[in-house]
Amino acid sequence: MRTAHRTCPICDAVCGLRLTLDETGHVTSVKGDPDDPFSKGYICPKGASLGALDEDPDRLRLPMIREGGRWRTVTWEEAFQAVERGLARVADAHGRQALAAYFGNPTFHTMAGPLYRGPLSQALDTPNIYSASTIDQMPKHVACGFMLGNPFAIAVPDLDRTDYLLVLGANPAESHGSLCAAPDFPGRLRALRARGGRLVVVDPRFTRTARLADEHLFIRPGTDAYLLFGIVHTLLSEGLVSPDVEVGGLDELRELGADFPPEAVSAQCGVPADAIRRLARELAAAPTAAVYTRVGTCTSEFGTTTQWLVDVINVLTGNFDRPGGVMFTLPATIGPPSSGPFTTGRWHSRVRGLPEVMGELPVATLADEIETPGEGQVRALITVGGNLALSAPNGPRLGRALRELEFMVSVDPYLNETTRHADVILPPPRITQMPHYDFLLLTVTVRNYSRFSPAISPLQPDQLSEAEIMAKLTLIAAGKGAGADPAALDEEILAGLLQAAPLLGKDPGELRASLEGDSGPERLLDAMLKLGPYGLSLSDLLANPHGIDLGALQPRLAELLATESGRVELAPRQLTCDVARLRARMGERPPQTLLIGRRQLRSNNSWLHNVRNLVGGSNRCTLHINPADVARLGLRDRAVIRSAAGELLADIEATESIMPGVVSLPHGWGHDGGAQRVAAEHAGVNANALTDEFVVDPLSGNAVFNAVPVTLARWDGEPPHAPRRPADELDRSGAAQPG
Ligand SMILES: Nc1nc2c(c(=O)[nH]1)N[C@H]1C(S)=C(S)[C@@H](COP(=O)(O)OP(=O)(O)OC[C@H]3O[C@@H](n4cnc5c(=O)[nH]c(N)nc54)[C@H](O)[C@@H]3O)O[C@H]1N2
Ligand SMILES: Nc1nc2c(c(=O)[nH]1)N[C@H]1C(S)=C(S)[C@@H](COP(=O)(O)OP(=O)(O)OC[C@H]3O[C@@H](n4cnc5c(=O)[nH]c(N)nc54)[C@H](O)[C@@H]3O)O[C@H]1N2
Ligand code: SF4
Ligand SMILES: [Mo]
Repeated sequence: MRTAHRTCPICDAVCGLRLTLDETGHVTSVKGDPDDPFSKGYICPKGASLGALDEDPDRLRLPMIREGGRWRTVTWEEAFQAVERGLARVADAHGRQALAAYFGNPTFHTMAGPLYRGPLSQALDTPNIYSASTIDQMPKHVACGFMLGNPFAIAVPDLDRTDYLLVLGANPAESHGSLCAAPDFPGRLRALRARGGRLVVVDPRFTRTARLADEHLFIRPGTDAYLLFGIVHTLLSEGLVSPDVEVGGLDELRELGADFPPEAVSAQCGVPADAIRRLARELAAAPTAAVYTRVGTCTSEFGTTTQWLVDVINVLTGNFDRPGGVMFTLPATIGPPSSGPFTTGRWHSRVRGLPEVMGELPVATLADEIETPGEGQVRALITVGGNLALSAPNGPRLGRALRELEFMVSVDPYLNETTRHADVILPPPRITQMPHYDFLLLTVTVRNYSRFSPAISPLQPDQLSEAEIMAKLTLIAAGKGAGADPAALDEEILAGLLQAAPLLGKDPGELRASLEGDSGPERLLDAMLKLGPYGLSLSDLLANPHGIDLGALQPRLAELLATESGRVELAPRQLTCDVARLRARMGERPPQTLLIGRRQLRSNNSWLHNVRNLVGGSNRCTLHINPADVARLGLRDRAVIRSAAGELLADIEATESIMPGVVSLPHGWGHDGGAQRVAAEHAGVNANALTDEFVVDPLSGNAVFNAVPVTLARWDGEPPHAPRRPADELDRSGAAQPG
């Protein structure tokens, strides 16, 4: 028996875990690490299932090539040669624009993702780069990009010190937080109230987070921008404004806000006018206060406007970059170099003309790019850690489009609804076989903190690390061939990093000579730590296996602010230009029923449903609906749900926790075509069969998953199609035993 410590890589909460393993490397228990100074022993049911997830017998162990409907296990050499041939065939015949890549959510949670995603995208040299950002948080980057000049300057609520927290469109008691890394988020919310603070939640559902709150307000989905403008209007008209950072655009903001008095916006969002005024006054009067919002408002039609107004309120009430308000983390590793003024639209998508944002095009238009003939049509796709058929708007259409590709390669541990369309699957090793450092999540922690987790079990001779897989793909895309050595790429990345050394008063040669680590990524981490603000090193982190607390957040806006004016811009025209659309919608009659999503405690997007103790019970794919709507529509156990994009048959679950006129389906279900045996038994339906890829937030191109107009009809018959069995034949000889 031995004990190992590591950070949980599943969600954004970065909890420290304590694993017990037997002599074969089998995980016998997973507990919270009580000695982690940040998570202090907290663990959720997903973290506790890390062993089962790690040892899932359906995880792929070796690369596979699809020949028609059959999968064959191959050597890595054979797999990379097939990738080289596949990509070259497409690029030679159709040019490099015919190549595309999608980087999914887990690439934000591995070491390899942040390190190699940029180089791989560059090597592909195509406008067609896509990522989970445009089905998640792109509106936040755009809002920060134009307000602060820096799309990575994302302020987090100072959870442990604030006196007042307003949460809109986030359910951290169930999601454990996002763009705000805070282990035991629910405990931190309880502590806020225990110290006399106030928590207010605005959500179309009475969520688990709402249960922890002093006050919950229902809001009509998709209308948060109105509510927030009502708050801005009140702050400005009642003279409750006390920004303590230098701001520009106050007059423009006042002018824009004039059209959104509480009475007018109340009719739109369903929050009473007095409540809007009271929220504004409370936010202004509280000794410290923070407004926090996430997926519920990011993935909506006014996603960017909403993110912008949230920080406008944080600034106007004097809570920006200030203890107890919203603040910026100071991570232990150096960040990306700043790259000129923030702009969007440096190129546009071919079919729908949607603007590039942060070097990417919107996932919402990937199917168009694959299906529409003509020069620049996407014909080859690399996916890394993504399950687009379930997670993209109108996922089923995208799933069908994947079949039209001439070549597809997926870096993924599972044969699932998306990777089944690949020609080659390259599986990363098990979680416990990978070293772990959260390059991205540690930039949004609510305390400054750092922790490195070395691999617990060694790679077997027939396995490659995810870093080596991504480095190989990069070298292939760069034309260096399937045989090129991944170490060559690490050298290139290191050389780029070391360029920053002289500016930081360090000697590049000495730094290079001092680097430690068992692998390329570890050496790169060591360099990034040594160049970082605390002067830490990999060996410091190894000597502190429970993590290092680097203190409470400190004001640091001045270092991050990169606007031309040197001020926080409250009304940049690149953001205010969408206000006319918001104004024009005022007074429009909303559709009778709106669909929203929800996250479930024991899920994580699409990929945890193959772990038996995480599915079943409360973790079922059901349509939440208010009993009044059940009665009004005469529904029974199941309902047919229709939208502009498609239709579904779902089990209904009547609950007072959702407001009348709103229904909710969780996403990530609809497991009907992979080789995940447990998930297939708990298939559920694909919520993204209903979401409409043609509706996006125009400023960011982000997909819209909330406030989707739907109609409901009673269903008494049999399911329209019997649940399908895993479709593709899988040669399990190579896939069945985990490494
Ligand atoms: N258990 C679990 N944890 C997860 C995940 C998971 O799938 N399961 N996924 C991870 C990922 S990828 C992310 S990005 C984060 C997301 O973390 P959160 O943003 O906290 O995600 P949700 O739980 O979906 O919360 C969104 C809330 O918005 C509400 N909502 C919907 N529409 C509207 C609206 O128009 N206005 C308002 N005000 N509210 C609205 C929904 O009812 C829901 O309660 O969670 C991460 N953690
Ligand atoms: N309707 C609706 N749709 C949504 C959302 C919503 O709220 N509502 N939320 C959106 C959000 S916030 C997100 S982030 C996206 C997520 O959508 P995606 O980016 O598609 O991510 P997942 O669905 O989590 O799929 C993860 C994939 O990565 C694989 N994987 C797991 N671990 C690893 C690993 O270590 N390495 C690699 N290479 N692969 C791995 C899994 O097998 C799976 O295929 O979904 C979005 N879709
Ligand atoms: S809250 Fe997130 S990080 Fe913490 S144990 Fe659960 S899944 Fe892992
Ligand atoms: Mo996400």
